[in-house]
Amino acid sequence: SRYLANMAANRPCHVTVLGEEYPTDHMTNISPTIVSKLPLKLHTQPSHPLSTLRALIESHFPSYAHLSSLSPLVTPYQNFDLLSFPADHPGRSVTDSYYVNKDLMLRTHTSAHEVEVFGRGETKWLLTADVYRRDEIDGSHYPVFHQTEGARIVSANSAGMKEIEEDNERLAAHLERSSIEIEDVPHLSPMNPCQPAHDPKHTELIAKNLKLSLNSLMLHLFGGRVGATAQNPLKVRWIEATFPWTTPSFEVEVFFRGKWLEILGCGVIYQPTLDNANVSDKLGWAFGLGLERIAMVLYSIPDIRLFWSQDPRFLSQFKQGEITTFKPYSKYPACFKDVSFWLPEGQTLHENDFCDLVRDIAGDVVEDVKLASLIDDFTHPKTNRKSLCYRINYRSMDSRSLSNDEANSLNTQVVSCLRDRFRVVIR
Ligand code: FA5
Ligand code: MG
Repeated sequence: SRYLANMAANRPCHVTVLGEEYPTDHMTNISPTIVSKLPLKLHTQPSHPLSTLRALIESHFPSYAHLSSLSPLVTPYQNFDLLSFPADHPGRSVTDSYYVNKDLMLRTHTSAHEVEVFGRGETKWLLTADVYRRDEIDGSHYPVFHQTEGARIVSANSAGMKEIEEDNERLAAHLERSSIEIEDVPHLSPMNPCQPAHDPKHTELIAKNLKLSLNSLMLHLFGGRVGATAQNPLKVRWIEATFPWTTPSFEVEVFFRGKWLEILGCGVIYQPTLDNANVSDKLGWAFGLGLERIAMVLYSIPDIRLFWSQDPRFLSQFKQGEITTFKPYSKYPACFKDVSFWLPEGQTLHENDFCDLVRDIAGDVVEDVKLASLIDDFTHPKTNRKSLCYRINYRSMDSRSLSNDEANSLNTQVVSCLRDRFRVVIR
């Protein structure tokens, strides 16, 4: 029946991912472009900005285990269920995540490995990896990006709490001597409560250790570079948040070059997560931060596609261990093409499906895809067919300019693929 379903949906029966063949099914939506990114591991390529940033973060946590080679293929159980995501969480849908098939997906965050790493007995660790999310296309969104997960757990007894208290004193003393201005929130609040299994006093100590550890990391990453002084300190802002596997939970923003930048999510680990890893006798914190957003501001890299560039004019600018300002080379002219079409009656087309189709054909030559809904997006009053218009911006970021003929040829392929795959009628 899977075979017949694949035939009916015009879907190959197998897909090859990282050299292994996997059966496909109704959930399969991993695209050739995505498959091609899996072996690249930019965060381990010497002298790549993401690799330097990973090493810079690791150097701030010298006593932690540093992991960076776990496979991006995980089960939905690991990515969601073990972390207490509800069954109807939108992140599980095929419009938001990439599936090899219903039992195997690409991790959407590094938290997918928390239970596995705690289960191996690690108590202080960092894990850097590529993560995958279906999203729109523009200068700050790319379907692959990188995260560093960090976590620390201690024994839930007086010895564990003493270890945390001593560390808190050390970190607080260090931060007191530094030029940092912190906008804090209470460790606990009615919206951000203590867990039933925890003593609030312990939770306060753990939350404080989390905040001190991350404020100190922010100083390490940004402090020197903003030239923070007593008059002009580095500004860090804590905000209450929610994640299914932490409470209390927080997000951290840093004020950098005139803007608040969301850096990370974190919190006190929900005890059932630690139970799943067979370390019920411990408690602690975890955080997950996005590397591209930080690297873009530290290196002044203007477009997220550049991280994937093979152009020597990009790669040769960087040295492992050094943060330098990116010198932009000439930006080639943009080439805008509109694609307008009717959808078959009653059919919808998710923007992420449209974007993956364009990405598969045009690769990194596509800079931006916008639903030009104001120009043309209406439902035909008589037939009830829906019309959409997308505006695609093609622009080469690499060694040479894109001719109008080349853009036309790419756009023609987009149109014919759109017809085949979604049975649309071009207007
Ligand atoms: C998470 O992914 C959680 N796993 C973080 C976490 C870990 C919480 C451990 C609690 C405990 P979020 O989706 O907000 O949360 O992503 C975390 C960070 O990744 C963001 O702060 C941001 O820096 C980065 N990020 C998220 N989405 C994107 C994107 N589309 N492009 C680039 N960076 C992104
Ligand atoms: Mg977030």
